[in-house]
Amino acid sequence: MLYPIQTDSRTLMDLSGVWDFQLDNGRAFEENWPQAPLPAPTTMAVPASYNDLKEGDAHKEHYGWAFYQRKFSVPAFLRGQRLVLRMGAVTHVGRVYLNGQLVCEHKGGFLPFEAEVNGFLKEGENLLTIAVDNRIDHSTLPVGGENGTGLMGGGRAPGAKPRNLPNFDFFNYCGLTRPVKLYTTPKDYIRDIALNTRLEGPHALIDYTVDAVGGGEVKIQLWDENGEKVAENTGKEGVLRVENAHLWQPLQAYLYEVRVTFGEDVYTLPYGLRTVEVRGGEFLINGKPFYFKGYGKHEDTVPAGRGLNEPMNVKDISLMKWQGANSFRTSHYPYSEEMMRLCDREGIVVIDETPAVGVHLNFGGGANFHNGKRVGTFDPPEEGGIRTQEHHKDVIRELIARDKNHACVVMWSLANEPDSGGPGAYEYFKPLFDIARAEDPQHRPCTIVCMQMENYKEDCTLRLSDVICLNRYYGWYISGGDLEGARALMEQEMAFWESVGKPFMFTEYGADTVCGLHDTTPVMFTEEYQVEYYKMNHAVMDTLKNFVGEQVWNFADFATSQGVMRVQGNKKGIFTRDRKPKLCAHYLRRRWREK
Ligand code: BDP
Repeated sequence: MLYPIQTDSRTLMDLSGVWDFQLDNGRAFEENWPQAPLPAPTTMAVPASYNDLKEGDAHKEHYGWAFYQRKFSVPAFLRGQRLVLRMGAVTHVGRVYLNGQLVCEHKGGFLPFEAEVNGFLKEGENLLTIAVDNRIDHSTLPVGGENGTGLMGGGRAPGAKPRNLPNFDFFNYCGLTRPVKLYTTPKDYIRDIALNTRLEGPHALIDYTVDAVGGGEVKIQLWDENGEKVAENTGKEGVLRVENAHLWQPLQAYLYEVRVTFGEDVYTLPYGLRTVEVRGGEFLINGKPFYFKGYGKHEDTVPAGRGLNEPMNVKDISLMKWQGANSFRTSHYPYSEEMMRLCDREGIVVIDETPAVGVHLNFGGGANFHNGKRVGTFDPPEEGGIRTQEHHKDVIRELIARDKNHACVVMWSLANEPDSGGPGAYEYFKPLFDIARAEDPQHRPCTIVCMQMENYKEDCTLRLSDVICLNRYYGWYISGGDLEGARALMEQEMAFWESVGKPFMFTEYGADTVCGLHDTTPVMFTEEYQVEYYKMNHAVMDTLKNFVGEQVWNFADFATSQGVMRVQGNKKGIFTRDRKPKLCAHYLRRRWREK
């Protein structure tokens, strides 16, 4: 899927701004809200999560549908073109209406979707309504409690309103979180481009496929950063040969421009040349061992929630570079296309994750009972098991369709902390790995990010993942406050992973730290403890041979649901939510600039 841009043949209109907005009163569809101006609208910024933009629980904890609306006109001179409406992200289900007619519906809150709208438009003003459903349950990704209740099916007192109960540790921000755009193409157009680079000594070969609709000849050219044309070809499939290629390297980005023409249509794509490979216990970028230094993150800022925040994206990468970090994981959902394009430009290496978080019904003691019977995560849905597998396949396909050409993306993470050691996990995940491997033209490594559990030797990641990605909390959830004891336990487990022979890394490790809490003896929650915690973890990591990276949890403090474990959110950030460094930020800076 191509990112919408303006070119010699395409126009782009951004519909961002302040829209009309109204929460469902329970009868919105019966009363046909999409047909006419909303009955009692307030204002709402787009893109943004709506939760924190109005005061009070009604918006913050809304459960169900909300309606966004605005009008727009299409200049007469564009009506002969193909007009496409494109939603960057609607969290979690979106229904799009134009002039009262349903145009399209999409499930999955973190990936774009689009529809051709010529047949829905009229002269003058058009009424665009987007209905957004934020409910999560056992069929959605991320996963939530069923029917607005807890996972055990109890949880709600008679008469109490249903609420979203995330089976994950971040606030369920929702709404039109990324831009809504209208773009044009000629009637015969370029639908997609897929690229893969191979290296031959100092030269590069780019295998390309262009998916074009209608009649015409495909021409493809490659331009370097000096504006010189360095390769060209014709036809829908072929190879571009680049002599003495300038490679895209971590923290040293170099982007060529791929320029495709098809009949009247023109599309340009920034493209970095690099290879990725797992060999033995190593992770190789351009044939050289790569060590991940960086973070698990969130798209989480005040007050936009999960809404696209480009200044903060630029700032976050600046902070990472200040520290000598080179990478992050898009925990726990695909990030905006704007962020991915930025990482291509900045040379930041990305582990690209699906929104599959919470695929684990037995987290926290396995107290889930369905009709009196204990339920396994992957039990048949009729017996209470998870119902996400088909949707999970869709999000993998859509994620790869969107991000396949990004140089920054070096690995697909198919899920975060699923029940990967539980019965049925292999059968659930094997087809997902097969899809990811078949869909990706660059054949990147695939992984699932695994949680700390006692039976880690039964984790299906052992058989399926190319790189073992571990979330481990030795010194926090395990032996918190006893770093010596934690170290012994960590060493014991790491000896096992070292013996497996595959590359392995930490994709999470961290300690809640309340900014401003200090002590001479480092105790939990102080800034000093966070530093000692990381020093202990690093002392163990630095002895390991097949260990390929450290991604700290989390880059910054972030919002979560309320609960006794969270003090106005998760405080494991190395930076505060407004990006001020805790003590540990300086320690990591020293370590990463040297390592
Ligand atoms: C891990 C989760 C992450 C949490 C983190 C924590 O992957 O989403 O925020 O723990 O507890 O289990 O801070």
